Amino acid sequence: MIPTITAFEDSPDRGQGLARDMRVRWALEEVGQSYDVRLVSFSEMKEPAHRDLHPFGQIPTYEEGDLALFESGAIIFHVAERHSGLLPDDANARARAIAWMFAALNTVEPPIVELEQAPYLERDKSWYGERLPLLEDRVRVRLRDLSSRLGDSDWLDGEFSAGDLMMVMVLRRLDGTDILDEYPNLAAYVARGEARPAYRRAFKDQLAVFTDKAASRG
Ligand code: GTB
Repeated sequence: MIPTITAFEDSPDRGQGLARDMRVRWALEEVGQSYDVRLVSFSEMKEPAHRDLHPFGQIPTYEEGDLALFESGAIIFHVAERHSGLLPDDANARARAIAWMFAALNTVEPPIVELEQAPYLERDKSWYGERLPLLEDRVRVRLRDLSSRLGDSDWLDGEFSAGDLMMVMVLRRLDGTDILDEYPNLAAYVARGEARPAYRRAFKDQLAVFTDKAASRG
């Protein structure tokens, strides 16, 4: 059965692949599962029909038969459980890969999102200039530890896994800052993820949503 995911009808990042449908697309491409995409507007996301799928009125969602899921982490975990290619067969290695998924979402992403949001939520505050370096340093604390754990390995724990997929997508949210370049092995790690054929297919497809829309506007 071909699953359907949701994505922004109007890409706020102009097709840079920073919205969270990109990580779901990448996971589906990695396992060779084709999928349909339903594009939703900001207002449609807040309507009851979409809230039935996603209680917080967001994207991405995932529908497959009578299963409806929200939360990119849960969706990717589901995809990884049902297909080979994103989680190791060995039980302990599998548990560690899942731990990296959680680490990406729970430990690394929150300070990155806080830093990302500060310019548009807090720029007009008198304390913005003082808070920004603090937010950057909180990100650096996580990157320093992650960099030290990754060392000169290609991936976080052996073969590429859903943990790497999630971590690469989280680190990509630092695009537009210079912080990642302070950790050359992490910058190279993200580049390795982006070079994967599955990533490139997913990126191209989400970019097409933006370019098609831009072309239709003329
Ligand atoms: N925890 C949820 C998950 O992992 O699925 C978070 C889902 C989420 O934040 N969805 C966002 C959304 O629907 C899109 S991805 N927002 C609309 C709303 O809340 O009303 C976040 C995002 C949006 C835009 C950019 N960008 O333009 O760069 C980057 C990331």
